Amino acid sequence: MKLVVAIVHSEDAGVLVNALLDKEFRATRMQSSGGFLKQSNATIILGVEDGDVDEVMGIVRTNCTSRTQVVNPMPPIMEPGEFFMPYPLEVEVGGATVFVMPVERFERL
Ligand code: 2BA
Repeated sequence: MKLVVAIVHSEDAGVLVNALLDKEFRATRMQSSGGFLKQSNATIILGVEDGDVDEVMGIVRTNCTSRTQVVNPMPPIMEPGEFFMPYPLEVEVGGATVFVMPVERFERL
């Protein structure tokens, strides 16, 4: 068995969970936020049989789209008389960041 942890855009999370449930995969959705952009995203965790991992990856790929987001960089610490012109920075936020980990033991009690 594997634990799949998928960090996805908040706007994709609902559709993704529904698509997983349609295929009878059990999933847990947690609210999270990115360390870099500090914007909310969603973390979906699922325990899946080894043979189902590829199908789950396919569902994630189909339902999560990458987006460009604009970040305003933090101004540096300035010396008197220095001038900083902040230029917005574009970053591409991936469709999903996915980790697949082995599960040592799984029980539903
Ligand atoms: P954030 O940390 O808010 O990162 C959002 C996007 O900003 C990233 O998209 C990437 O394009 C960019 N970015 C992140 N750190 C950067 C840096 N030090 N310099 C320049 N650009 C940077 P993704 O790579 O698609 O990541 C989307 C979200 O997935 C991340 O949100 C974070 O919540 C999670 N994530 C990504 N890689 C991870 C990792 N190795 N471990 C844990 N979480 C991760």
